[in-house]
Order: sequence, then C-alpha cells, then structure tokens
Amino acid sequence: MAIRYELIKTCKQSGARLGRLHTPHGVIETPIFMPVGTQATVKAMTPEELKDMNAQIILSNTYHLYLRPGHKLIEKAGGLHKFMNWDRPILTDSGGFQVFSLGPLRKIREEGVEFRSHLDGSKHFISPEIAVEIQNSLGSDIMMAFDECAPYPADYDYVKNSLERTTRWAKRCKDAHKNTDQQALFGIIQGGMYKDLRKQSAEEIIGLDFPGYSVGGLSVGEPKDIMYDVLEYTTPLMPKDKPRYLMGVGSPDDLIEGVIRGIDMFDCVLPSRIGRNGTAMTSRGKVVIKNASHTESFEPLDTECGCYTCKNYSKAYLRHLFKANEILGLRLLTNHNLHFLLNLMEEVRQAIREDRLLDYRKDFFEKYGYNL
Ligand code: PRF
Ligand code: ZN
Repeated sequence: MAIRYELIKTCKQSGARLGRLHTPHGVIETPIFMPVGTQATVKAMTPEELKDMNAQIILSNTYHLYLRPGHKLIEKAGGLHKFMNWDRPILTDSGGFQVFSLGPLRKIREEGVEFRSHLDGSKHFISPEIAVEIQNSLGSDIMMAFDECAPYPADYDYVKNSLERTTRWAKRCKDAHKNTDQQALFGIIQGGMYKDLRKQSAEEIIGLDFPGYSVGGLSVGEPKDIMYDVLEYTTPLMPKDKPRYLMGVGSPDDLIEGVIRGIDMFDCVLPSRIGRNGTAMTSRGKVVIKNASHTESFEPLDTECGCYTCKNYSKAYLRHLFKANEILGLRLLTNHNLHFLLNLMEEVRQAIREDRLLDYRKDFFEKYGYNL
C-alpha cells in the first residue's frame, strides 16, 4: 500500500478529524490545503518558497501535462517530482474534470472521452486506462480515478447515468493500476445535488475499495448552503479509516465548513489566481490591492500574517507594483495568499487538537466577514 491514513483524533466540539497521511514522499498532516500546480509549477512560486510557507503536498493535472510537455517526456526526466524539483508529495487529478470543462470540444462515450486540445485544436482521446497510464508515468503519490463531474444544474437522469458511468470507469481505473505500492489511486464520489444519487455513488465507489475517496461534483456553481448540505449528507457514508478529499474547494469559509463536515484534504486555484489578479485574502476579509484607499497605507496586507510579503512590504508598495504591472507584485500576493490558507489550516488543526473548532469558526467569521 502506497499510503496509510492515521486518524489521530476527532474534535469533541465539531467532529472534525485530525490525521496523518503517510505517503512515499513524506507525511502530510490533515486537514490540509493543497496548492495547485497545474502545469508542473505552482504559478510564480519556487519549490523553496512553497516549503518556506509549509506546503506539504501540491496538486498537478494529468490533462495539461499529457498535452504539454507530454507524460512520456516527464517519465524520461525521471518523473514529475524530479522534473519540477519538488520532493514532497504530489497528487494528480485525472483529467476528467478538465476534459469535461472543455464544453463543445469534447464527446463522451462509454470507452472514454474524445476531445480537442485547448492549445492547438488537435484531437485526443482519454479513457480510464489512459488516465491511469499517464499518472503512472508522472509518478504522483496520489492519483485520481477518471470520472465525470456533472454540471450544475443537471437533471436527475443525466446525473444518474453519469455517476453510473463514473463507477464503471472507476473499476476500469482500478484494474489498470498496477504499482499500488508506489502510487495510491483514490475513488471519486459523484451524484450531483441529489442525495439518493450521492448515496448510490458512495456505496458503489466505496464497494470498489480504494485507499482514499474524494467528493467530486461540488463547488460547480451551486449555492453554498446546497454544497454544505450535500457534503454533510455524504461524508458520514465514507469510511473513517481512509482520507477524504473535497475537490476544487478553497475559499477560507468553505475550508472551515468542509473540515467541520469531516473533510481532510482540499485543493483550489482560488488563492493563487486571485493573488495574481491583485486580491489578497486576509484575516479581516479580502483586500483589493489596487484600490485608491491603499495609496498611502504603509501597513502590511495583514498585520497578523507572518509571511515573507507581510514581514517586508507595505500595501502602498504592493499597490504600486500592481499599478506599474511589475511581476514582483503578483509573486508577493501569491505568496501571501497561499501562506494565509496554509496557516489557516494549521490553526484549524490546532483548534481540533484542543476540541474548539466551533469557537474558532465563530471568531474567524466575526473578523473575516463573509466576503469571499
Ligand atoms: N472531479 C475531478 N476533479 C475535480 C472535480 C471533480 O468532480 C471538481 C469539482 N469541484 C474539481 N476538480 N476529477
Ligand atoms: Zn502575509
């Protein structure tokens, strides 16, 4: 077995889980946020900078690396860890979600998905077997099954067909995956916003016995209260002795609400993407750095933050960098936002240790507000 999940304790106040995930590239403390490095780089950050902010695991994408530079090239380079100079754990998403985001550029068949590259329009085909083969070449610690993420809204029959195909594909992924000692393959639960379909998917996927499970198909445009409700229904159906991953979720409020509902792992492009656009997440809500109100603010982005950016630079300077289109500005905001979310998860872990996560949530929202 490539990975082992150790449940250390559950928070007496909230039921949230504190754990450790042992992987071939080291131990991850959970709950954890995973910065996204779609193209074998967390945009604008070096691996040293990621380590300085205590990133324990990053996520990368099968679809993008298959198209460019090609998984065979990365295999030749000695695998994704070596290629990108990152020696801590890596999780790769299967490409399912990315291919389905292509809209009219793709065609779903039982065998797999035919699509055109977003780069040059060339024709490609990814099946469950091919998604596994690509991720085997990349050498990620955790691989994801090839699934279909139904859009929101979608009608009942569509979601039912789609989750049943996702189960058949999950089985094919499992059969195609051979080196289970070095790489763990996670199953993905779908079922849209329909509880009985979530139950069906959970039972089918868990029945296939994967070393970890994710909840897919959420945070696809539905209102937050629906997402929390579906999540709250789904996590109790999942085994307690395996890690649980909520895919594509990463706003501060969703991380806290997800952990309270029993989730251990999260990933999202949000902190890095909005950072490059000049928006910072802070303990007092979001800061849009180009706003005129920051022109003469010689304070850091967040007086409570210990990141490199906040220790060394003022909002006035960061605003200047963004107004002048200087590349350092987006590096500094990316660094701050990722540090902010990683630190938030460290605080969440500490609150679980001390059985006070509901108190922590209350304090957090009182300061932070609900503006992201
Ligand atoms: N499936 C996969 N990747 C994903 C998702 C999914 O449903 C989501 C949904 N939020 C994000 N990333 N394979
Ligand atoms: Zn900071």
